[in-house]
Amino acid sequence: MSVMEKVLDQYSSRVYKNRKEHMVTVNDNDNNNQIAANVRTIPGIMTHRGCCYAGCKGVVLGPIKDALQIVHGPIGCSFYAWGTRRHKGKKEEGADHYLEYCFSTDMQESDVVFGGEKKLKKAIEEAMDLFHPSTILICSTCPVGLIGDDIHAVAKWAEGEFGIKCIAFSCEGYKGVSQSAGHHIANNQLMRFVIGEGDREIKNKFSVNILGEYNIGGDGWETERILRRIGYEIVSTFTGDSKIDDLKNAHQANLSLVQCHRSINYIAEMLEAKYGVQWLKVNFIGVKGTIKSLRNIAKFFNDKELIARTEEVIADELSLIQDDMEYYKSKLKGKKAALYAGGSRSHHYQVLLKDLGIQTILAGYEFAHRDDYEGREVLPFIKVDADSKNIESLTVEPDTNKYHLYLSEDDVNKLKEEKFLDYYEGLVKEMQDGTYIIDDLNHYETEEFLRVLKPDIFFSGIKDKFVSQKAGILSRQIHSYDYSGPYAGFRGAVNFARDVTMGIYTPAWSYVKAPWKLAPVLEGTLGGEKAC
Ligand code: CFM
Ligand code: HCA
Repeated sequence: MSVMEKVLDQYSSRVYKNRKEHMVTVNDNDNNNQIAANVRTIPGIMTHRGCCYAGCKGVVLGPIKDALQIVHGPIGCSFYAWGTRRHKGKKEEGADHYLEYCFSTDMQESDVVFGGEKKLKKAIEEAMDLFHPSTILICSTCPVGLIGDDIHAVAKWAEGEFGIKCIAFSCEGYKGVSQSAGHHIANNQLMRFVIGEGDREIKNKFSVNILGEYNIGGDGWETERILRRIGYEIVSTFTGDSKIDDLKNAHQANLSLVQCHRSINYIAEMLEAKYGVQWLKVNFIGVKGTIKSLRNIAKFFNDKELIARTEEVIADELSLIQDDMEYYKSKLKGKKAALYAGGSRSHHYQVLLKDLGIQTILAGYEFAHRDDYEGREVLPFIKVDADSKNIESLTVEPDTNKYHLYLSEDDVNKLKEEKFLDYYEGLVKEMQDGTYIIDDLNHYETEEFLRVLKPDIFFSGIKDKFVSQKAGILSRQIHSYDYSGPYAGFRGAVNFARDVTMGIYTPAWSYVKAPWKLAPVLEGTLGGEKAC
């Protein structure tokens, strides 16, 4: 029986059929590496997913440091989003800074019965009195949608009453099937009410937005440092360490760089459709990923000096980390990893693991869509240049794998040869034949796969970290970086390598005995009866 069959074998037939579609053995399956994704988790299964509110308030809006964010709902939802995600932000002199605060309407039973709008208005009045913010964001949680409080009307009232910007987000937790719906809601409202309002004059022709970079553990700062060194101007970052005023000017940039495609592709595509700001998928995780991204960005701008400067910076940054990377590689080469995160890191981190000689034997996403697994074969834009006259434009239908391609076949082949088209490969292409890809990996499956595959390290979140460690397998949190970071860019790669090496070589693991190492585990069939 294959490893996958062994895990699935414990399920009832209906669950078996459902979960089987969420699992792929790379290039060794009947369904051409297609995987079921972005669908509802079977009730009762211990998923590691979060909710729509987590995706909207926690992920996309949370890092905006100068907007006062009020959660309209019971206090638990607010408490959940209070300092748990490690999006860092620097306090700036004279500017509002609310990252450390937790604002909630603390909805009670009587508000659920009689309506909560009055309480929300009162919360806004109180916030105005105490903090005088220029922007308030309201995020609703489950009960608000169920009782029908009109938070959008309250937002309008607040704008009239106080002359501030107030935007409401109907991101009730139950919407959609995961955090992913919340990303979309946040993206739409930011596009409607924020982006496009600025009129900052940008003189630098190499101006970029960084989309889908939330500055977890300082990743965004490292990426920005490298880009600035080369000569780029960063107009806005969505939304790590960001201010509303910068986000308002995103449409003034010449190019959007998309780090986490899953959470921000909507804004990337809307910016392109509405303002003609083209976008490029990048990955600043991993040394090779960073170099490839920097070269692709320079290629986009197609400027000789910029290309030369890019190479100079790459060479200098490499010279500073090479010895460390070689040392850590000598410690980590040949190790095996399993990776499980939200909607993009399981892909991005394979590049960094490869830099260190670590193979990923299992990877999965909590809430990715099919294109995150299967990839998009082409860039959503092609810059017309003298050599490729037939190239006009390319658009991609959001959330599907359908591409509208206005290129001759010759041009596509040419671009493929130039390696300019393989920008967004998705998880499947990243992984070796015979390795495992699992969508919405649940608690039971995590334990089972770890037990059978025994990776040296399991990159995961807080919910599964200790399950793994109690079984004697090191886990590093790939969401929060366990209080460490940054892991992005050149310097980040060294931090990551150091943390993983420390984790693997700590003597602690010799004191932990996995249950299966203490009790004999016999698996097989005896006289037709299953015995284990
Ligand atoms: Fe994008 Fe993210 Fe991720 Fe994500 Fe997240 Fe996160 Fe993540 Mo946690 S935006 S999809 S919803 S890279 S919070 S910074 S680590 S699950 S893989
Ligand atoms: C979220 C946020 C989260 C949780 C991480 C974890 C994050 O999904 O609501 O489970 O450890 O990165 O902080 O993904």
